[in-house]
Amino acid sequence: MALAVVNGPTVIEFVEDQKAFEICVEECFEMLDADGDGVISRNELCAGFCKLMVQPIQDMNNLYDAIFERFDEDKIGSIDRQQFRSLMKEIMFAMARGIGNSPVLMALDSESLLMKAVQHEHAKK
Ligand SMILES: [Ca+2]
Repeated sequence: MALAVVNGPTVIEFVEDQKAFEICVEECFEMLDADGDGVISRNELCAGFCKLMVQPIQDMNNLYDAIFERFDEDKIGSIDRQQFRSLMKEIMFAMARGIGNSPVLMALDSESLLMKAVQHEHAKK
Protein backbone atom coordinates (compact mmCIF):
# COMPACT_ATOMS: atom_id res chain seq x y z
CA MET A 1 0.00 0.00 0.00
CA ALA A 2 1.14 3.52 -0.76
CA LEU A 3 -0.52 6.88 -0.45
CA ALA A 4 -1.26 8.68 -3.68
CA VAL A 5 -3.29 11.67 -4.76
CA VAL A 6 -5.75 10.82 -7.50
CA ASN A 7 -8.41 12.73 -9.36
CA GLY A 8 -10.82 11.74 -12.12
CA PRO A 9 -8.91 13.37 -14.98
CA THR A 10 -5.74 11.43 -14.03
CA VAL A 11 -7.66 8.21 -14.57
CA ILE A 12 -9.29 9.34 -17.80
CA GLU A 13 -6.00 10.53 -19.29
CA PHE A 14 -4.52 7.14 -18.58
CA VAL A 15 -7.35 5.31 -20.37
CA GLU A 16 -7.13 7.71 -23.30
CA ASP A 17 -3.39 7.16 -23.70
CA GLN A 18 -4.01 4.13 -25.89
CA LYS A 19 -0.49 2.77 -25.80
CA ALA A 20 -0.06 3.00 -22.03
CA PHE A 21 -3.52 1.67 -21.36
CA GLU A 22 -3.07 -1.24 -23.74
CA ILE A 23 0.09 -2.27 -21.89
CA CYS A 24 -1.82 -2.13 -18.61
CA VAL A 25 -4.69 -4.20 -20.07
CA GLU A 26 -2.19 -6.79 -21.32
CA GLU A 27 -0.45 -6.98 -17.96
CA CYS A 28 -3.71 -7.40 -16.08
CA PHE A 29 -4.94 -9.98 -18.57
CA GLU A 30 -1.75 -12.01 -18.26
CA MET A 31 -1.95 -11.78 -14.48
CA LEU A 32 -5.57 -12.95 -14.36
CA ASP A 33 -5.26 -15.66 -17.01
CA ALA A 34 -3.56 -18.05 -14.60
CA ASP A 35 -3.70 -21.15 -16.85
CA GLY A 36 -2.59 -19.17 -19.91
CA ASP A 37 -5.37 -20.39 -22.23
CA GLY A 38 -6.02 -16.88 -23.55
CA VAL A 39 -9.36 -16.33 -21.83
CA ILE A 40 -10.34 -15.41 -18.29
CA SER A 41 -12.72 -17.77 -16.56
CA ARG A 42 -14.91 -16.78 -13.68
CA ASN A 43 -12.59 -18.53 -11.23
CA GLU A 44 -9.59 -16.70 -12.61
CA LEU A 45 -11.43 -13.39 -12.34
CA CYS A 46 -12.44 -14.16 -8.75
CA ALA A 47 -8.87 -15.09 -7.83
CA GLY A 48 -7.16 -11.94 -9.03
CA PHE A 49 -9.61 -9.17 -9.75
CA CYS A 50 -9.80 -7.70 -6.25
CA LYS A 51 -6.10 -6.80 -6.48
CA LEU A 52 -6.89 -4.39 -9.29
CA MET A 53 -9.59 -2.57 -7.39
CA VAL A 54 -9.11 0.08 -4.72
CA GLN A 55 -10.52 -2.08 -1.97
CA PRO A 56 -12.33 -5.38 -1.84
CA ILE A 57 -15.94 -4.81 -2.72
CA GLN A 58 -18.37 -6.23 -0.18
CA ASP A 59 -20.29 -8.42 -2.53
CA MET A 60 -17.82 -9.55 -5.16
CA ASN A 61 -20.07 -12.38 -6.32
CA ASN A 62 -22.71 -9.97 -7.51
CA LEU A 63 -20.04 -7.97 -9.27
CA TYR A 64 -18.72 -11.06 -11.09
CA ASP A 65 -22.28 -12.02 -12.10
CA ALA A 66 -22.76 -8.54 -13.52
CA ILE A 67 -19.40 -8.64 -15.31
CA PHE A 68 -20.07 -11.99 -16.97
CA GLU A 69 -23.66 -11.05 -17.78
CA ARG A 70 -22.45 -7.96 -19.55
CA PHE A 71 -19.06 -8.79 -21.06
CA ASP A 72 -19.24 -12.51 -21.74
CA GLU A 73 -21.20 -11.75 -24.89
CA ASP A 74 -21.05 -15.27 -26.27
CA LYS A 75 -22.04 -16.73 -22.86
CA ILE A 76 -19.31 -19.32 -22.74
CA GLY A 77 -18.21 -18.53 -19.18
CA SER A 78 -15.01 -16.75 -20.09
CA ILE A 79 -13.81 -13.33 -21.15
CA ASP A 80 -11.36 -12.85 -24.01
CA ARG A 81 -8.88 -10.02 -24.49
CA GLN A 82 -11.24 -7.74 -26.35
CA GLN A 83 -14.04 -8.19 -23.83
CA PHE A 84 -11.55 -7.67 -21.03
CA ARG A 85 -10.37 -4.39 -22.57
CA SER A 86 -13.98 -3.11 -22.66
CA LEU A 87 -14.43 -4.19 -19.06
CA MET A 88 -11.27 -2.37 -17.94
CA LYS A 89 -12.30 0.81 -19.74
CA GLU A 90 -15.69 0.77 -18.14
CA ILE A 91 -14.24 0.18 -14.68
CA MET A 92 -11.72 2.99 -15.08
CA PHE A 93 -14.36 5.47 -16.25
CA ALA A 94 -16.62 4.43 -13.37
CA MET A 95 -13.78 5.00 -10.90
CA ALA A 96 -13.01 8.39 -12.48
CA ARG A 97 -16.64 9.43 -12.07
CA GLY A 98 -16.62 8.17 -8.49
CA ILE A 99 -13.52 10.20 -7.63
CA GLY A 100 -14.62 13.36 -9.41
CA ASN A 101 -12.43 16.31 -10.37
CA SER A 102 -11.00 17.14 -6.97
CA PRO A 103 -7.83 15.36 -5.88
CA VAL A 104 -8.43 12.62 -3.33
CA LEU A 105 -5.76 11.07 -1.13
CA MET A 106 -5.99 7.28 -1.28
CA ALA A 107 -4.10 4.28 0.00
CA LEU A 108 -3.45 2.19 -3.10
CA ASP A 109 -2.06 -1.26 -3.68
CA SER A 110 0.91 -1.12 -6.04
CA GLU A 111 -0.89 -3.44 -8.47
CA SER A 112 -4.18 -1.55 -8.44
CA LEU A 113 -5.46 0.17 -11.56
CA LEU A 114 -5.58 3.56 -9.89
CA MET A 115 -1.92 3.27 -8.92
CA LYS A 116 -1.11 2.58 -12.56
CA ALA A 117 -2.98 5.73 -13.53
CA VAL A 118 -1.02 7.73 -10.92
CA GLN A 119 2.28 6.31 -12.14
CA HIS A 120 1.31 7.14 -15.69
CA GLU A 121 0.70 10.76 -14.73
CA HIS A 122 4.02 10.99 -12.88
CA ALA A 123 5.89 9.48 -15.82
CA LYS A 124 4.66 12.27 -18.08
CA LYS A 125 6.05 15.04 -15.89
CA1 LIG B 1 -7.60 -18.87 -18.42
